[in-house]
Order: sequence, then C-alpha cells, then structure tokens
Amino acid sequence: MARTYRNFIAGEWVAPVAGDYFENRNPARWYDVVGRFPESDARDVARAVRAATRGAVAWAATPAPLRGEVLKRVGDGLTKKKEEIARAMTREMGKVLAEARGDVQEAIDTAYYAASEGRRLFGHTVPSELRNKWAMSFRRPIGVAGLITPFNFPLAIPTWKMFPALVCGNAVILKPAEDTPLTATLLVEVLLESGLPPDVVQLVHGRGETAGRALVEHPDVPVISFTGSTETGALVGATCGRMHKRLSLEMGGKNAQIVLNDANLDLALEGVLWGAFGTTGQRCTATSRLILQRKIHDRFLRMVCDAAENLRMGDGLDAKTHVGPLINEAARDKVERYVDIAKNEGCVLETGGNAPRGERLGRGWFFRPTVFAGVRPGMRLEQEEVFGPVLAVIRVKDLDEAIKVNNDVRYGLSSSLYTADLDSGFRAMTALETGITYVNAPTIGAEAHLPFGGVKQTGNGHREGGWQVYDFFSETKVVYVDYSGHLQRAQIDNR
Ligand code: UN1
Repeated sequence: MARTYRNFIAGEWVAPVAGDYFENRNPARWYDVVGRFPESDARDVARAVRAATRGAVAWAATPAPLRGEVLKRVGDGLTKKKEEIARAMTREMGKVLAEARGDVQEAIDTAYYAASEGRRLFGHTVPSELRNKWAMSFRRPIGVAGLITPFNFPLAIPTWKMFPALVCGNAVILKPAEDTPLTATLLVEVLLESGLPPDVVQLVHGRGETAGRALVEHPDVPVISFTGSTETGALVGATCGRMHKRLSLEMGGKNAQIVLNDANLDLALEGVLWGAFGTTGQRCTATSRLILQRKIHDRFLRMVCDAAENLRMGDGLDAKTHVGPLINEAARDKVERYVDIAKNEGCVLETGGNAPRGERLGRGWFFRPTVFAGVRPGMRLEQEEVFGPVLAVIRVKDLDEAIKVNNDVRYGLSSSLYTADLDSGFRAMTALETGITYVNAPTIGAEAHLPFGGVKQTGNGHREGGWQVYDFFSETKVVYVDYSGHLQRAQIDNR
C-alpha cells in the first residue's frame, strides 16, 4: 500500500479537511504508485493563510542577513540530499536522472544566490533636490506569497519563487503541481531541517481548480507567482487584476533554433536534440521549431531524424535512457492531437509520430521523438505550444526571414542561433523577440543567477532568477528626512 502524505500547515503535517486524496503515479510505469496526496480545498488554504500571516510578522522582523543564513543551510541540505531528491523526482515526473540532478542543482544554486542576497537587499540613497534633506528607498516584505508551480521542474521552479520570497521577508504558501507533490514535500522537509520557522512555509497539495484557485482568490494573499499554461495564467491574471494583487506569470513558449548555412552542424545537431527532446520536450524553453537556412536544410534535417531515431526511450532511472515519458495521459493525448493536426495541415512526418508499444514501454506515457518537415509559418504546429517531443522544421531563405519567422508567434521565451558569423550573431541578439537568446547553444540552459522570463504572452513583464525577482517580492518604501528646521516645498522653494 502506497504511503499517504499530508499538507504542511501551521507547523504540522496534517490531513486535508475533507479527507480526500489523489494518487501520484510513476509516468514510466503506471502500476508504480508513488504515494497518495491530499486533495485540498479552500478550507485547507484558509488555514494555511492564517498560519502564514502569523509567520510573516515574525519573519519580517528577522534581519535579512539571518534570513539569508537559513537559505545557506537550505543549500547545504539540498546538496546533501541531491541524489535522494533527484531519484524521487525521476520516479514521479519521468525526466532522466541526469536532468533531475540538474533540476536539484538549479535549486542549490538558487539557494546560495538567495543566501548572499540577504546581505545585499539594496535600496537607493539619492540626493534630494532640497538642501538639508535626505532621500532614500529601501525594501520591505509584502506579506504572504502564494506560489503555484508546474510539474516540469518540480524543484527548481518552486525554489526560483520561494527562496527570493523568503529572503525578502515574506511567508510562502506553495501549491505544487499535482503530478509532482513528492519533490515539493522533500523541499519543505529540507526547509524545516534548516531552521526555517514553521509558520513561514505552508505546503498545500491539490488541484489547480480547487486549491490553486482558493489561494489566488484569498484576500490575505497579496502576491501570487504562477508558472503554467498561458490559458490558466489568464484566469489567474483576471482574478489578481480584480483584487489588485501583485502577480508574476511565466507561461508558454514556442522557441526556435535557427541554423544558418555557415553553422557548425554537428554542434547544432547536439543542440537541437537536447533542446527538442530533453525533458521529453516538456520545458517552457524547449525547442519546438527548427528554422533552417535553405542550403543546409535537407542535410541537417536528415541528420536530426537519424539521430532522433537513435534516442532510447525508457525509465529515467535507467542510465541508458535518453528520453523519458510524458507526464500523464492528458499530455500524451495532447501530443497525439497535435500530430493529427500537423498531418491535416500537410506537414510531412519525417520520424516518430506515435507511442511505442511493447513490454518495456507500453505501460508508461512514452511518445517517440517526432520531427515534421515542410512546416510553414502560421500553421498551428508552428504557432501553438505542444509541450512534448515534437519538432517543427521550417525552411527559410536567410537570417532576415528566420528572424521574422521566429518573432511571428504570440510567445517570446527563448531563441537560439547557430552561426559562425559574428555580425549575424549580434544582429540576432537584438532582433529576436524573446526574453533569452542563445548564440551557438540550444534554447534551454538558463542559469540561476540571471533573470529568466519572456516577452509577449509568455509572461507579464516580470523575471524569475537573478536579481529582478527580488524587486518582485519586496515593496519599495521611500523615506525623506528634512533636517532644515523649516518647511521646504518640493518643486517650489528651490526655484
Ligand atoms: C522551464 O523551461 O520551464 O533553461 C524552465 C532551462 C532550465 C529552466 C527551464 N534551466 O531549460
């Protein structure tokens, strides 16, 4: 019988009020039940908010460098448990173990960055326009932050939000994806072992429509950070807009790798395999379009298809596996739907296009690495996020056309250009409309200490990672001190 897990609310591991649970299963082997997790509702969320509101007061009064020291210990704790967490992650999420270790490492990097930020939560001191008057800004915590996170980076993404929120002095409530609740549980355990005061973190499992929604709608949660689909993001945004909440959204992508005639094709091949089929294409940053310049199109397409056919699908815990399963049945249905759509649009299926059968792979949500050629700008396969191992190949005349195709989608997270020409690299750097551009590297590979996020409908202008997220999780306060001894009227008395 699989273990039953609980929420963490008000300093205790507790059962959900309604007493309902959902099963978390291994996507590589359905019969492997990882555990049963709480199906929480608005009552559980309300309890978590009450506790977090208490926690926020004491935590805000703790000096930021000391808050940072807790995060340092969290980094140490995650380092110690790196292998254990990575294995748990692969079991519940399916990504290959090397990638799961990378996911944990990203959380470790984020923890150490946050720890150092505790001694550097800069404000500004600027000259006043009046004599004998002091002007400065500093940061204050906001209060309780609601964090809603996806399955694809079960540890890294929660920590991108949680660690900066904590260092800035907020209490947090995490509602992790229902497909990856175990990793989130292990994260909270590390936080508690590291000396984080219990009321400062709450973990509420459950579904987006119930637990997630209750968190977004709760009046005492003034800041929400959400990573997920553009459709759900719009719903979250509507509620936050109505309730005047601060909101950070990270959503879809339709990222392209461009390969020019002068590129190192072997390098570009490694890049596209990693970008398109790593994490089984389930990254916001995944390469889902491959834009090839005319002269190398046929040759490079052949190279990609041959290599894709040699990728071995399997359980992510098996060292021989290159590509794990999709996360669940709905994900595989969606990928199958897009394969049909692409065929109906007249795209040419070059390889893949279906789920493998048989003893080894037939009882997981696997899907073959898939390549469609003859894709034209504007087709649905070219415009819409599939979130699976499906690559759309588009042929273009030159860099200008490649840039135009890259930009002509509603998303703008990451982009990549392979070229040996410095001028092309620099032109693309500014012309590609994405939050991140890689030159001679794939569309994935963001580092924890640089801002992560996209333009257009990928986000709403905020960034995670790096220094900008600290602005998001803190309130700027400005103080003027007039020590002249008389009334000085700004904009008037100095003229
Ligand atoms: C995501 O795609 O959802 O750049 C996050 C990367 C990772 C983070 C990706 N470091 O692919």
